Amino acid sequence: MQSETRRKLLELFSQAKGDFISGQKISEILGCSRTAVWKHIEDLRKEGFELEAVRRRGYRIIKTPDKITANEIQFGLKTEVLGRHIYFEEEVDSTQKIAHKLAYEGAPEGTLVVAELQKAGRGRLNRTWFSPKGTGIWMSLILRPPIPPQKAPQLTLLTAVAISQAIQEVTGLVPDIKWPNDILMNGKKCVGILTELQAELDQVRSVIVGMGVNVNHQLSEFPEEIQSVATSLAIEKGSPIKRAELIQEILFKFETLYHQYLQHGFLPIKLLWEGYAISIGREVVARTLHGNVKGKALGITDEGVLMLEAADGTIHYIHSADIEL
Ligand code: BT5
Repeated sequence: MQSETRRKLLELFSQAKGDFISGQKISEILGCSRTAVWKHIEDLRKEGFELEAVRRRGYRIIKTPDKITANEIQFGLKTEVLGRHIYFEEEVDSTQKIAHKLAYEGAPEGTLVVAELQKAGRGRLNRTWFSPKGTGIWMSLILRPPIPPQKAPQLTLLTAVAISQAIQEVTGLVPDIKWPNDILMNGKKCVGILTELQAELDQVRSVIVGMGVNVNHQLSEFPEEIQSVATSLAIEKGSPIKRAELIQEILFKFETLYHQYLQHGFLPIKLLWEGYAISIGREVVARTLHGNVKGKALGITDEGVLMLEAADGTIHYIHSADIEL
């Protein structure tokens, strides 16, 4: 976990918005010696931050790197709770696995687990999620919403809206959401969401929201078997995107929507979700664990459940499935 001093230092630099802060002021606020301040600054440099040091004026940050360590994510973060505790590792099996462990041990709401590389990234039903080094966002967020377990799938839809809004804000691209957990760009998948629970019978203890975003991949970097179905934001935009900035925006949009959700329920989220949804009104096949259901997607219920109208007019309520357009 990132040290409290480092967190405070980055918050100071964020608040300064590119202006100098004197070494004296930093040492007073952090409660450490000038030498310790200098050492923290050197550590930031080693991580790729560019800092200017000017006699009698102090330090300022000129450039942040395209890295996604706790420092880069926290520098400029606009949230109050989400991402205020960050657990970063270069290489992990799966950020989900770590988040589950931290949640079980009592990590606070908003704790974020991030990695540069996942060796065993996973999708739903234990499918593989391709998560190479340096190009994507692989992260898991711990939430502790006071909701019953059956409502947790709504958080997948909320997450899809938060990520779509953030993508739109940072890149100008307008993504499509495919129920329940895919975000597509020109029909190809660039984001996958995996929502998992630790719950009692009637109350959620924690929700672990896994988010995988293909950000700066080139097409040739995807394994052959998914090249026809996967894409990245950089491919679609034609230029690279700063991952830390996108993470910050995702957390910010997420926090706003999450507050709305806790106060007013799923309805406001549903309205926003519909603005991005692509499957509605189309003939689709829902592949569920109990077999396939074919029909016209009518939309989602006020609870977030997909409604399909079969040829004979029967309405099927789909709680979980893979949708084929
Ligand atoms: C998902 O599953 O889409 C959920 C993916 C969640 C990944 C995040 S990353 C951080 C956190 N830690 C984890 O270990 N997981 C979460 P699903 O709907 O089952 O889709 C999986 C399918 O998507 C695979 O079977 C492939 O066909 C395809 N796929 C795998 N990697 C992909 C990628 N990077 N981009 C696009 N498609 C991919």
